[in-house]
Amino acid sequence: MTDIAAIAAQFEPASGVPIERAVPLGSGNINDTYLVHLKGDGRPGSFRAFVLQRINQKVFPHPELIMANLRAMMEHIAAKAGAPGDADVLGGTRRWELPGVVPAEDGRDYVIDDQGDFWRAITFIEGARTYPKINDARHAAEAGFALGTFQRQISDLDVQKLHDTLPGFHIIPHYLRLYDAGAGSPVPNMDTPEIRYGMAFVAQRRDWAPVLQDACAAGRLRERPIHGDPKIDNIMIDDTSGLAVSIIDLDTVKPGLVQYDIGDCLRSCCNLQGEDAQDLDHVSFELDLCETILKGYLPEVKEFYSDEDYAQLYNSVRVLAFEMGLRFFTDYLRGDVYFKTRYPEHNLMRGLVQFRLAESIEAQETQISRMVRGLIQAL
Ligand code: GN1
Ligand code: MG
Repeated sequence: MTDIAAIAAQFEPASGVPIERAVPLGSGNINDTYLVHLKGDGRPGSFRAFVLQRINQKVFPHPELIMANLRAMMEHIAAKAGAPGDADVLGGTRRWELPGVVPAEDGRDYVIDDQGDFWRAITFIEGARTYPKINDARHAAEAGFALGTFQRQISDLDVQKLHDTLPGFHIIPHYLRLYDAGAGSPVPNMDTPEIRYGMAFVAQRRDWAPVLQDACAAGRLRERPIHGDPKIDNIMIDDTSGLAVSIIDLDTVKPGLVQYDIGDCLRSCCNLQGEDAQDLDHVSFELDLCETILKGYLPEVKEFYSDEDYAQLYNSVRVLAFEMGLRFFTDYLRGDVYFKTRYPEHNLMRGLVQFRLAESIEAQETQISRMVRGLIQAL
């Protein structure tokens, strides 16, 4: 078993400061995350706790590029601090901070252990927490604000400065290729109602689903820096003020379409049953929450959003629910090689939840599109 404390001790804040304990943090599907508490108050000016992560190298073959992206992004944001337009957030009228890189004792920004595992540390944001689902309208507006603020902060970072740390991420044709391979050499009993439903679901939508990549190839959308994974559990809310203070889990910051981000945020936040819902009949897309999130989001992004970005909002959320369902369903068919699972049918169930969510989105297309038009006119 890996000695987490021994790894943690190799990072700078733990230099000469005993570690009190290291406890698992969050419920990530890919990497392993721990919160490391230091004894006492740490050294003056230093941390009392930091976040330690083992990056899954089956998913991220070049984890050092994640760190390079993180540094490029942080430098960009720091250089802009205080510039007009950022005064509301970075000027200090409200708390807003992103996790920063915690260096290793040897000055590098990671540690490789004797099994070849890649470990990195980032700062812990104190006095705030994440929630598994949206609690109320205020929380929803803050989730939208957090994503919009983050996208705005990085919108003018030259996308060429970011590495593609995860080729194929959010690219539907890539996921369809994996699906076709998985469906060709599948789990033992394929002839179940659940699998038949999933396969029919994919078959009916596969020609439509690359709609965002098609728009990009046609020059109607363009790649920018994105967060990549702005689901509800990655938005931190201040314990005292109830306001968003951070968007965390920056491993997937890379070139992409802003549509992936807003679509992912909406498909995650507007599904109150969560990704692990057990009762498919109760999975639905909450239109009111969608409106409130967009009210928090759109004012933050309007300075860089194009007409086509607005026009793709409905497609964004429909595609991202489809994509997430396809990825979970495919992982089940391939024998659970990508996402961590807690029970044998976990990925199948997760896939079906997202497919049901996509159906709920489709059933509300007229209402969603009308609501979005109204919000855009009011901006
Ligand atoms: C994975 O590991 P985690 O939970 O932060 C996945 C996301 C999915 C998410 C679904 C690199 O994120 O794309 O949206 O699960 N991350 C990667 O919960 O594939
Ligand atoms: Mg993530």
